Amino acid sequence: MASRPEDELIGDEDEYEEDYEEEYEDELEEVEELELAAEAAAGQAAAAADPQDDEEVTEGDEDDDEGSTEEEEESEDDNEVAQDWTGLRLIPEANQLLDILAQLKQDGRKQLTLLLLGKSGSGKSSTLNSLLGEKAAAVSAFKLQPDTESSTTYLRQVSLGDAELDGFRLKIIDTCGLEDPEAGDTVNYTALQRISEDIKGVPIDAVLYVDRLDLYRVEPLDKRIMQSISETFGRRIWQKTLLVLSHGNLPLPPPGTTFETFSERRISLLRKAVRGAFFKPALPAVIVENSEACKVDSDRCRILPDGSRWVVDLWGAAGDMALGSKPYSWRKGMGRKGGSSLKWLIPVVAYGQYLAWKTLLQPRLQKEEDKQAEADAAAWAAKAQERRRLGIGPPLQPTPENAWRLEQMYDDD
Ligand SMILES: Nc1nc2c(ncn2[C@@H]2O[C@H](COP(=O)(O)OP(=O)(O)OP(=O)(O)O)[C@@H](O)[C@H]2O)c(=O)[nH]1
Ligand SMILES: [Mg+2]
Repeated sequence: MASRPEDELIGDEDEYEEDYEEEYEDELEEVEELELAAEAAAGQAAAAADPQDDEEVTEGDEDDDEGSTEEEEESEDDNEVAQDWTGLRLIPEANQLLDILAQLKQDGRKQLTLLLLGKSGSGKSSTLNSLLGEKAAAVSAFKLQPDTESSTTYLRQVSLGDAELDGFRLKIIDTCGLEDPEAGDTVNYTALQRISEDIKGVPIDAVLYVDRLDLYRVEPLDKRIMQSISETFGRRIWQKTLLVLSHGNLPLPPPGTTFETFSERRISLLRKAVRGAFFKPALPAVIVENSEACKVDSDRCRILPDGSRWVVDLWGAAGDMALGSKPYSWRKGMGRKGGSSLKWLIPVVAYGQYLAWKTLLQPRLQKEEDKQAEADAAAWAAKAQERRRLGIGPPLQPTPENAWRLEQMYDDD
C-alpha cells in the first residue's frame, strides 16, 4: 500500500498544525526554499574551503554541474562489474516492475540508485532482497557482532534479451544499523560519517528509510537518529526519502484499530518526527511484508492485509521519487551541526528589529522630543515676558548647538 500525504488520516492533535500549514503554505515553502538554499550554499562553501575536495567542487558544486557528477558516477559504474539481475526473472510482479524501469529508461536514465537507511533489525537487508528478488544480503533476527562494513553495494544489470531494457542498472546501497550496538541507546555517528563518505558524489534517486510498522511509538532514539541523518546528510535528503514500513502483515492490529487506521497513525507519527515547523518533506510511505509467509493474490503478487500489492507499490514509489526531482548527492560540508541551521535567521531578525524600531519606537521617541521642545519654548517665552515687564533685555537662550556643548561640558565635569 503506498500511502501518500494527502491520504493521511489526520488525528485531532494534528488539526491545528494542518490548518496552520494551509494558511501559511506559501510562506512555509519560501522559508523552506531559503533554508535548503542556505544549506546547499554552506555545503558548497565548505567543499570549496577544503582543498582536498577541489575535485568534487569542480565536478559537482553547482546544480548545473550535477549532470557531470552523474556522468562521472555512471562511467565509474560502467567500469564496475554488474552481475546479471537474475532475480528479475523470478519476481512475480516482474511485468509491472519492467514497466517502471521502461519509464526510467524513456526519461533517459541508465541506472536507478537506492540507499537504505534505518535502525538495525528494521528490515533493510530483507527489503533489499525483496527488491532484487534474490537472497543477496544476509538477514538475521539477532545481531551477534558489530558490522564490519558501514555499507554494501549491490549492482545488477538487466539482461532479459530485451533490446529496450537490457543494460539498465540497479544499484542498491545497504547500510549497517544506525544505532550504536555497543554503547546502548545512542546514535552510531561513526557509521553515519562512514556512510556519507561511502556515498560521496553518488547520485541517489531515492532513499528508503526503513522502520517497522508494528510499533506504537517513535522512540527518542529514533528521533535522534532522524536528527543525525539531517545533520550528516543535510535535511534535503528527506526530500528524496520514502518511508518503508516492514512487518506489514500486522496479524493482530491493537484493539480499537484496523490495519488501515493503525498504519495511518504510525506513518503520521514518523512523518511528524522528521518534519519541523518550517520543513515539510512529503515522505511518501510504503508498507512492505518481507517474510515468506506474505499472502499472495491470484497472480502470485504479494499483498498486504488490505489487498494492495506492496512490491508493485514500492517499485512505483521508488520510480516516482527518481523521476520527480534531481538525485540527492552528498558532498563534504553538506550536513551541519547544532544551531548553524538558523544562521539565515540572523539578518531576518536584525531586519525585524529595525522595522520594529522604525515603526513603533522611533515615532514615540519623536513625539516625546516634540513635547519637550514645546514645553521648553513656553518656558523661554514666559521668561522673556517677565524680563520685558522688568524692563531688561531678553534672556540668553542657547542655540541647539550651544546647548549640546554645554551638556558635553557638564558631562565631562
Ligand atoms: N515478519 C517479518 N519479518 C521481517 C520483515 N523484514 C525483516 N524481517 C525480519 O527482521 C529481522 C531483521 O531483518 P534484517 O533485514 O536483517 O534487518 P536490517 O535492517 O538489515 O538489520 P541490520 O543489518 O542489523 O542493520 C530478520 O529476522 C528478518 O527476517 C518483514 O517485513 N516481516
Ligand atoms: Mg542488514
